[in-house]
Parts: sequence; structure tokens; C-alpha cells
Amino acid sequence: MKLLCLILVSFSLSSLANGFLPPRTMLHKLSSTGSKNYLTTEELWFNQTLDHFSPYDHRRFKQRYYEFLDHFRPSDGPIFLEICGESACNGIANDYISVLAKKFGAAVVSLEHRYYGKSSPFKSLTTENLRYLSSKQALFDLAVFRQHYQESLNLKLNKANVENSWFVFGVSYSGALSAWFRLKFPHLTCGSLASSAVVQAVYNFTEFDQQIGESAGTECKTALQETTALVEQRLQSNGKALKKLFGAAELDIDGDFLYFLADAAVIAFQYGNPDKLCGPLVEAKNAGEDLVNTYADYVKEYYLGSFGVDIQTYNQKHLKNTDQSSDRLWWFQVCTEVAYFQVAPSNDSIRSSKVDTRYHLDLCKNVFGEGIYPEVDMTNIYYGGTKIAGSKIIFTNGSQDPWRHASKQTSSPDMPSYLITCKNCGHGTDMRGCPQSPLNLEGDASKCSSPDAVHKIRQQIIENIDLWLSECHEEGRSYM
Ligand SMILES: *[C@@H]1O[C@H](CO)[C@@H](O)[C@H](O)[C@H]1NC(C)=O
Ligand SMILES: *[C@@H]1O[C@H](CO)[C@@H](O)[C@H](O)[C@H]1NC(C)=O
Ligand SMILES: *[C@@H]1O[C@H](CO)[C@@H](O)[C@H](O)[C@H]1NC(C)=O
Ligand SMILES: CC(=O)N[C@H]1CO[C@H](CO)[C@@H](O)[C@@H]1O
Repeated sequence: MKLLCLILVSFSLSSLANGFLPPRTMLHKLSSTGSKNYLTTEELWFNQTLDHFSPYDHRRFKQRYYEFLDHFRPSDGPIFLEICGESACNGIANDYISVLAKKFGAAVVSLEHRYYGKSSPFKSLTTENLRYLSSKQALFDLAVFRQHYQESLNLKLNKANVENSWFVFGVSYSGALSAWFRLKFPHLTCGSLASSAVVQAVYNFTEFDQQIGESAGTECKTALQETTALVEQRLQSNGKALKKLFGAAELDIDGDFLYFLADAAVIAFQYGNPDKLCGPLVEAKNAGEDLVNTYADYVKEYYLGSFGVDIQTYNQKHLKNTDQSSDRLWWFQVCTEVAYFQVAPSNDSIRSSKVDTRYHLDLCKNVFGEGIYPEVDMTNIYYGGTKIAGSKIIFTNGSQDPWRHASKQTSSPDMPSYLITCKNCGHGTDMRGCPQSPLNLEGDASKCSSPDAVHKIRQQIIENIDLWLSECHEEGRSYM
């Protein structure tokens, strides 16, 4: 995971290129502006504090946000804060949040994550300038923005000392932010939806590869493993030709290349399109055809083609460039806070065993300099990991999603956790439906292999939101 963002730079025109991030990244966000994929793309700006933790530094930067008021029931409707994660936030996506907003008469607001998109405090993204990029600063941004927005809404509606009921939403990394926001600022939100939320920072994230094996099933998993073995052989004998076959000639570092190939397989499961990969691969294996060629076709047509991934996002040379943005930014968060190193498990792995801990640590050092490595324990001490001591947080996970092992999968009355089980239930299925590419507007669940599984959990989500908003209301929030 790592990162991020990548994709935003180079979107192909295809319908699949809706701004989903490669797996090392996590996900999300639509990239092209002005399309029907958004509820709004009209940019608004907020004057944000650069360093929330320094008593001396009073610098500010401009942070982008959006508001969507079409469904808002003035003046006491709830406000849904949809948190933007590790990529440019080009608008409020037209996913399941729009259905929820309609249902609850809610306003929807969304704040771009600091440093990403147009919300960067610095032009040059040197390691030194990235020092204020962290989930902790980002949470404080959200809190300050939330206060600001409430106050300006009160001014607009000409009311004083009243608070609307707030609810926060996020998917993946922003799902973790959503859970953490409720944890750290419980007085600022009535509850949180943490969809596929990666709340546990993990150093050696071997479960990621293992889940791919489980999601693939025995036949496809075996074919993938054979493909990896053949790739490793050919990398030894004629690496140049092999990289060229995959359209990846510029990846000088073998680890970068192997990582790219691993991600290309992950993407099929993470976003709910397992058959795009397993169909042709199993067929080739049964017909005794060359698995490497078959895999190369899939990678070029689907991952580089339809999905629109830019091969450069795997190139450490490119990641060192301080002009470009998202990929480098997410890697920085990975290399300092959360890791999720997607290393090969020691037994029965799908990815090459060369994608190991050393590869990731070398990348962090090469891209950001000496002394940059992830303080995973600190992150888990700060937030609690899967032992998060929050309340009124809904956790959801897709059964086929490799990320779910960094999420909270056990349920408690105050923090219910739901697993959405189906063949193509991936990352953020509750909000975005499945498969996620192309994006289903309003998170249409009809194309999920089990739409009922998705509906059932959405019903639970609605019940929880309803309950917690009403409890919030009863408490009478009028303390501003
Ligand atoms: C942002 O806030 C700072 C500190 O309050 C102020 O000095 C500055 O003028 C503000 N900038 C804008 C563009 O409003
Ligand atoms: C991660 O894996 C590496 C290599 O197997 C091992 O040396 C290291 O101790 C592991 N670290 C943790 C925190 O599990
Ligand atoms: C390695 O994986 C295989 C296949 O899943 C399993 O049969 C075997 O028991 C595993 N070996 C170890 C040492 O875990
Ligand atoms: C709430 C829930 O369904 N939790 C399940 C999530 O998945 C794990 C397996 O990884 C199950 O053990 C949990 O029961």
C-alpha cells in the first residue's frame, strides 16, 4: 500500500479510469472533474493552520473543500463530513453518500487531505517540507474545519449557539481517519462510518497476500503462484525482455517490477473484478499455454489499460521527484506512520519473495533519505489499532478485500463491525458497490455477486446512523 495516489496523473479515457488507486495505495476518488460521477466539483477554500502542534508556528495554507446542499433540510438537518484520503479530492463523489444524504436531509461537506491535490502547503515536496504530513495533523484539520463550517452555516442561517448533528464518513485510509476522528474528537461528531478502515498499522502485512490467495480460490491461486515462479526465472535469464513484455522497461529495480506485478493481481480482488484475472489465467493453465504471456496481456490490457495505472508510480526514480505529488505523499505516510508493508508471507505466497521487508525499507531510505522508517508501534499506541477505545463507530469490510486484516473485524455493541460477504465484495463496497470500476453511481449494489449481502449491511448502517443522530439530538448540542 503505500500509496497513493498515483493514478491521478494519468488517466486514460476509459470508463475504468475513475481514479481508483493502485492497491499499494488504497483507493479511491474520481479523477476527472465535471462528470456525473460527482455531486459537486465547485471548489471552496479554507485558511488552515499548518502546524497544529506548535505554539510558535502560526503559518497557514489554503485547503480545498466542497459542500453539497441539495438534500439539506434547513436549518437543523444533519451534516455529513465525507473525509478525503490519500489523493486529490476533485469533488464529492456520487456514491452511496448521496443516497444517505437524501434519506436524512443532510448537507454533505468534504475537505481535501493536506498536501494532496490543491491543498499543499509547499510547492516543493522535499522530505523536509513533508514534516507536517501526518494523520494527526489531518485529524486536527478536520476538527478545525468542522468548527469553521458550523459557524459559517450559523451565520448564513442567521442562528446562534446552535449545532447541527454531524456524522463522519470515510473509506480505506480515510475510513481510518473517520474512526479516529470520532475517537479523538467525540464532541464534534455523533458517530462515524469507517468503511474498510485500516485502523491497525501493520509492519509486515503478510495477511494481505494471504487474503489474495483465499479470495482467488485454489485453482487461480496455483496459476498465480506458477506465474510468479516463471517470472522469477525469466527475470534471471533475460530481465530486460521480460520487463518489456509487461510494458515496464523503465523499472530498473527488480523489486519495483515485482511489486508492480503483485499489485496488478491485487487490483482485481480489491475492487471486485476477480474474473478479469482468474478467467484467462486458469484457462491458459488448463490449455497448457504460456502463463507469463497470459499474465502480461492481463497486466497491459487491464491494469495499465482500462484501469489506467501509470507505470512510473512504481519507479523509485520517479518517487524521488519532489515536483510530482500523490505517489510520493502516500509513500511518505507509509514510510513514517503506517507501513502496511505488503511483504510476501514466508510460506505459500503469491507475490515474489523478493518483495520483502528489506525492499520496503530500502525504498523508504532511497526515496526520503536516511532515518525515515515507519513508527508503527507509536501509531498503534496513539490510536489503539484494532483495540481502538471509541464508540459509535460502524466498521464494514468486504470479504474479498486484502485490506480487511488491517481493519477492526470484531463487533461490540458500541462499535458494530460488519463483513459484507460475496464473491466480488472488495474495498469500500458499502459506499461504492461492486465492482467498483467502472464506478456505480450512488454505489449501486445490483452488480455485486450478492446484492442482498450489501443491502443487509446498508440497512444496519442506516439504523445506526439514525439512532446515533437522534441520541445526539437529545443530548441537545447547544454549547457552541
Ligand atoms: C489566514 O489566517 C491568517 C491568520 O489568522 C491571516 O493572517 C491571513 O490573512 C489569512 N489569510 C487569508 C487568505 O485569509
Ligand atoms: C518483519 O519481517 C522481517 C523479515 O522477516 C523480520 O526480520 C522482522 O523482525 C519483522 N518485523 C516485525 C515487527 O514483525
Ligand atoms: C505451507 O502452505 C501449504 C499450502 O497452504 C500448507 O499445506 C503447509 O502446511 C504450509 N507449511 C507451513 C510450514 O506452514
Ligand atoms: C463482524 C464480522 O463479520 N467479523 C468477521 C470478519 O472476518 C473475520 C475473518 O477474517 C471473522 O473471524 C469475523 O467474525
